[in-house]
Amino acid sequence: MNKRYLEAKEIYAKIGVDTDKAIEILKKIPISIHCWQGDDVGGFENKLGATGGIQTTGNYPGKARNKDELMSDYKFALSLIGGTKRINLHAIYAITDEKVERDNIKPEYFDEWLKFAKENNVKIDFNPTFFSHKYAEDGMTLSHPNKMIRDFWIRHGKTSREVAAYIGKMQKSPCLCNLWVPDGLKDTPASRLEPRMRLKDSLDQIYSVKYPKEYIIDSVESKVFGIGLESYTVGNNEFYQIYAAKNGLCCLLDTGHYHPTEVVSDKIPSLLCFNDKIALHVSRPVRWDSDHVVILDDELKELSKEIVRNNAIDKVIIGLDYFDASINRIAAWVIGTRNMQKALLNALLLPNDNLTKLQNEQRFTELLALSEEYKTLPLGDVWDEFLSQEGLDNNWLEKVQKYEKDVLLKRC
Ligand code: RNT
Ligand code: ZN
Repeated sequence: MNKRYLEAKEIYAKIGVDTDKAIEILKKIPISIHCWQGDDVGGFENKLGATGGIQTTGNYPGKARNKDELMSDYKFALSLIGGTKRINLHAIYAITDEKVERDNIKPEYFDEWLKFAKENNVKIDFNPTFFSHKYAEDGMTLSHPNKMIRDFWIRHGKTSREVAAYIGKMQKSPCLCNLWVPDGLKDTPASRLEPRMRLKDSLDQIYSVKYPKEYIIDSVESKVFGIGLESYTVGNNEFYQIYAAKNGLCCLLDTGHYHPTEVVSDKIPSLLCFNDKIALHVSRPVRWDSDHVVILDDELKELSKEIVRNNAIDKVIIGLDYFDASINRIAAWVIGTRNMQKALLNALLLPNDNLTKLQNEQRFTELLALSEEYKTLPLGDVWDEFLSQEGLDNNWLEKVQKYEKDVLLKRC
């Protein structure tokens, strides 16, 4: 075993932390890696580009243009990431030769993904796609004043849940089916209530169909604003938290979907008081919901601590949601996912019970002093050991650069 790891193990043992155990736990924490980083949220339908108030910026060469390229890139990214991985899909990644409308997607359009997932030893999560579509151009879907459009999207919600339940059944692991709609208004509304009442009614219809919980976990994702939809968001935090609580659904918290000084780390323990499951979209907002690649910053560490120290590893479903088109997209996957895992490892390597004891005994000087000391413990050596046990190391970038040269740049 690596000498540096053995030394780190001793250092952590002195503060009552078992590094071997931390590595074992980390290996089993599933991270759902979003397929849409690979093609700038493009999908296989028509290449309209993402609408609905979200935006990918940058024009780095080598974007995946079809399912073969996306699968190949994704597979390569997976090979550079350790631990337990899941793949997060959107309805626009359906695989079919015919032109199919969103309200008519069928479970079998995801059979190829199921095969891909099985071959790569990952499970699948799913999202209906309520954007990048002619019926979403004006920023309203499930809350649209026009019943014809609303009904179209209700059918899309229903058919997507059918797909997710099918995937969950086939893969023998519940598929998270996360619903996010862009609905909002650019300028000050004349009625804030009516669109919300319509959204509520649409959701009631979508969730009226029941599936076994072994197949599907339904979540709803709130937001604060979108580009071009700055003044009002129909599905805001209060709306969905209450909707989820009353209807037995799971809330999905996206770290980019709150006001800049609000943090998701603080919301997790509030929800844990009442909910059995919470889902996350881990992202990085820079001044707005910009979906930058996740880095190992203080908030990511704090968020991970809330998962680990509250024994909530089985309760918090971790998914990533960012899309950066200004850098190598495979590197973006690797950097973001590895950072999520590093933050979890950091939390697993803290003597959390002792720190809580200090808080409860109101020994705040010691709490602050020790918390700061722990920040410079040799996390990196334990991280390297995790990688090595997973057959990996830190020299992944040159492999990505070679793939870029051999594969990505030939796409231009
Ligand atoms: C948008 C939401 C949503 C999307 C993905 C593509 O602000 O975060 O989750 O990013 O579904
Ligand atoms: Zn999200």
